[in-house]
Amino acid sequence: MSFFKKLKSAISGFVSRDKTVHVGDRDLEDLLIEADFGYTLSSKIASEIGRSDDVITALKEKLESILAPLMKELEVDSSKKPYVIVLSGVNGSGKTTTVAKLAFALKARGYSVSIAACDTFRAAAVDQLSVWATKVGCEIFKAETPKDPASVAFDALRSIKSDVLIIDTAGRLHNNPDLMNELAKLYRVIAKFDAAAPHMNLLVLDATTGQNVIEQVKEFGRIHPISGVIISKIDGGAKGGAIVRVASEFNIPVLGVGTGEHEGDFEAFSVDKFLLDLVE
Ligand SMILES: Nc1nc2c(ncn2[C@@H]2O[C@H](COP(=O)(O)OP(=O)(O)OP(=O)(O)O)[C@@H](O)[C@H]2O)c(=O)[nH]1
Ligand SMILES: [Mg+2]
Repeated sequence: MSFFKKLKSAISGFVSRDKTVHVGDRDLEDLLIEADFGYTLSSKIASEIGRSDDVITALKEKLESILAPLMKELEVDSSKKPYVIVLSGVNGSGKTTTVAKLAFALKARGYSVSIAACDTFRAAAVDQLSVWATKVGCEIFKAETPKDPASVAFDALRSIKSDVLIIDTAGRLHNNPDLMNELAKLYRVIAKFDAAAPHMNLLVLDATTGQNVIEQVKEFGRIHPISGVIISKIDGGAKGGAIVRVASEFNIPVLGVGTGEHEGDFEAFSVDKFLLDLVE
């Protein structure tokens, strides 16, 4: 059962004999905390709408008002060539798969796309990206001998002819200073080619992660300003509350959602779709 269906059925459990839903603000707060909205946002929403007669509709409207301003289409500025996109995030969040999804989507829009294998920690990571490059049909830049990520990006930027360069990076814990410094170096090298690059700096968040995404946004954003987040694995048992919390705490657009493991499983973020379970 999806996250919102669970939340809705929990709220519906409070239907009284006169058929109105009297959840009460304390109970609603608990339900929202359980759904990963975090304490502050949960108590704020609960105090605002907990006593409404129709809590489900009120909650839907509230969430719409938080999320709607952050819906944004991913767009490439053709005046920047190459248009450089960097994907970062913690281990396993879905970066490499998202690189492939973006390459696939942008190719379909007529752009020529190259990808750079700047996850140089594991040979398997380069192999994984190479398989995607073949599948999606785009050029890949990778080091023949072990190199640091910044050198791979440097070589790619020096020789690229495509409209768009998408850079895959290694998964790293946001509280590991060495790995975060390595990421900072990557951004510095990219900026040597074009001070405005990367033109899009995307943080990939795993929708099933929960509260930790807040720390991830803060710490990755400290290394380089985040242009937008991609929410991966929204098809799984997503903890929707954490996404709402990211939206309410940071003014960062959601530039897409991952809906599966294939290259075509990528969509623009739709608030209506996200909230569908809550109203159906
Ligand atoms: N269901 C589902 N699975 C996804 C999605 N995105 C990625 N995955 C899966 O999540 C796993 C990790 O994806 P990767 O793209 O390798 O993640 P990563 O962030 O590159 O991982 P590291 O490089 O190891 O940090 C793989 O099994 C993917 O198939 C998604 O939107 N939905
Ligand atoms: Mg990867």
